[in-house]
Amino acid sequence: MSVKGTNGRGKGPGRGSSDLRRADASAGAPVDKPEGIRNVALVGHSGAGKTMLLEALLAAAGTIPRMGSIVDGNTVSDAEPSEIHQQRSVVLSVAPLVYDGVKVNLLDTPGYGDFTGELRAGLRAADAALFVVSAVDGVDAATTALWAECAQLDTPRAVVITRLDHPRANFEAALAACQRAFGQSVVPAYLPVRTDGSVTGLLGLLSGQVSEYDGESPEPAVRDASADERAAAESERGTLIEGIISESEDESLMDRYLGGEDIDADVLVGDLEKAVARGSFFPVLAASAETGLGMTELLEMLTRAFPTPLERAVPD
Ligand SMILES: Nc1nc2c(ncn2[C@@H]2O[C@H](COP(=O)(O)OP(=O)(O)OP(=O)(O)O)[C@@H](O)[C@H]2O)c(=O)[nH]1
Ligand SMILES: [Mg+2]
Repeated sequence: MSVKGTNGRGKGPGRGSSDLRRADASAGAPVDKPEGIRNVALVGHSGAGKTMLLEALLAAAGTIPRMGSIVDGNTVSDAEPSEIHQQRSVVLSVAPLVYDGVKVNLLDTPGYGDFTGELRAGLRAADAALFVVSAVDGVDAATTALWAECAQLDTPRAVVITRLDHPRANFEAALAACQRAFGQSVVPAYLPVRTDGSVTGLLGLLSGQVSEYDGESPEPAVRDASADERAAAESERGTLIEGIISESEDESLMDRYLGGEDIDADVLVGDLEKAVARGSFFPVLAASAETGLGMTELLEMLTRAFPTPLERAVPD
């Protein structure tokens, strides 16, 4: 395993205003205490975009000044000579970042089948898994099997559909592939917003706000969704809310919802985060490492919804 010397010194941008606002008291805890740490393994098939996603997250959090690339062989994670030569990950790498006062240790695992020992080591060391799925390629059998393995252990999980800038990217097809492979509890928390056919923003299904990314600034500009955008997302929003409510510890919530009550977005966000940390609900996010789209939403999810090492169940 290689541990990268980024030291998590980046301060990161301030809080965005996307859907996953802080609901748990541990966010903002000192980074030298377990409460202020998240250990997250990036998993998924070779070429899905894990190493570039890590690079984009480090850049968005301000840990590195700019992104390297696989072709140039200068990414933080793929720094071994064999990785630069093969243009893919070979060993497990750990790179820390700090966002909103929380230290996230990201474990970049190799997707290629020859290196499953490194993948296993990454999953053992992590408290949660982020499944990275390419919007161009979908889900392979090995990733489906890995999801089932994590399900047996109740590992907290989320999915990010990445490479959305690619000309052949198809978010809807990739999402459908994820739901076939991982089950119907895999539900989008954000939907892509397109300008002239290209994905330029994300619509937060709980907040009803759109984060627009310009490809330059790591911080999105946030605006209210238009009436058309809201109408187009209505069915996904209903599915998300019903999924969160059915996992909520507050049993009165479902009756209130079915009775027509408009449940407060903050309550839903809090319940979503708790269900993710318990390993019973799996949000889907959307991203492009190339343009930086979705990095704020991902950083918020990693720091606010994923569990601290203290919440990890002790194996029997
Ligand atoms: N256009 C575009 N290309 C991307 C993006 N993310 C990754 N790529 C490209 O896809 C290829 C594979 O990306 P990696 O990040 O190395 O994939 P990986 O999941 O780490 O692959 P392994 O290390 O083999 O498991 C590289 O050529 C990347 O430049 C993206 O968001 N947009
Ligand atoms: Mg890699």
